[in-house]
Amino acid sequence: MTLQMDVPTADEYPTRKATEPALLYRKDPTVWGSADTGPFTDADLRGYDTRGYTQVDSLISGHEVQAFREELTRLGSDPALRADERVVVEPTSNEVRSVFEAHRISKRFADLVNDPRLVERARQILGSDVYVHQSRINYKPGFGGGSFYWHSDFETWHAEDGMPRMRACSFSIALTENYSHNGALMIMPGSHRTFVSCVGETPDDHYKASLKSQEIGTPDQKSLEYLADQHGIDVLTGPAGGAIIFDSNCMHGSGGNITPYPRSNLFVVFNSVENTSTRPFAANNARPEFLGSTDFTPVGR
Ligand code: 6CS
Ligand code: FE
Repeated sequence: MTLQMDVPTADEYPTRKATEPALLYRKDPTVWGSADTGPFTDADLRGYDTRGYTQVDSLISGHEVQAFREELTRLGSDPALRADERVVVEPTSNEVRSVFEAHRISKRFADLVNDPRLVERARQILGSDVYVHQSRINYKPGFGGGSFYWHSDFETWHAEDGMPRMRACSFSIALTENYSHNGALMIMPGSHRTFVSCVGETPDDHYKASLKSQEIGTPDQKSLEYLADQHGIDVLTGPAGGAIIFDSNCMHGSGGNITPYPRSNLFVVFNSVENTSTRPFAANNARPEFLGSTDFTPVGR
């Protein structure tokens, strides 16, 4: 009789365990597919591999942007939704900061996460079928949209959602103009090749604080200064309808928005079906389904 041991997945990226921060080499490829497996050219893929991100102009049309904006307004002003845990308000006001699981709340966004314009690009980068690990709308309203401090998404998804390896990518689709002055996404190009192991244990129910303002799981200033000196900081601007596709481990953040112009973006996180979440690598309990999905059904097939 053979015992089916529940052997835990090896932790290739230890974080929130040591008393000192550390910079670890990435152990995973950045691009898993090739130019003949999707819409990206070889040059596109090489650029993504080097920078950790790429930009696609007019990924969605002006009409689609208009329709999604109306959806944004509807979701952000729905009183029933306001009481839902998936709606997060700003730490300093009652303005909506994020709406999570947009693809489960809204049919429009459900259609978008299955759209080949997104799915075929994600499949090409990740080299497999993909499922949605997380979706969200970050509103970043005018006159008070809060900042998102520097972080690696993968560090959180690994520590708290149990994502084993760096085989996920995010699409940030601009639903309003992203200017240099209204809180555009900033990425350190090339930083995806270094995993910053953070200090500080994950508190229970950490997400209740971290979605408003993250501290645990954010890098120390010395590591951030090193990465910024090595790689610089790109500020990713562009008109509504454009998309930024970035690797799960890019060091990124965005400033607060004191201009009158909202910087509202839709984020969809695709994970490879060969990298499905297991148990958290540095937390007592997994986060709720709306932050780290356990529905590994491939999308767009
Ligand atoms: O905790 C998370 O999953 C979310 N937090 C940030 C700051 N970016 C990724 C993700 O939306
Ligand atoms: Fe992030």
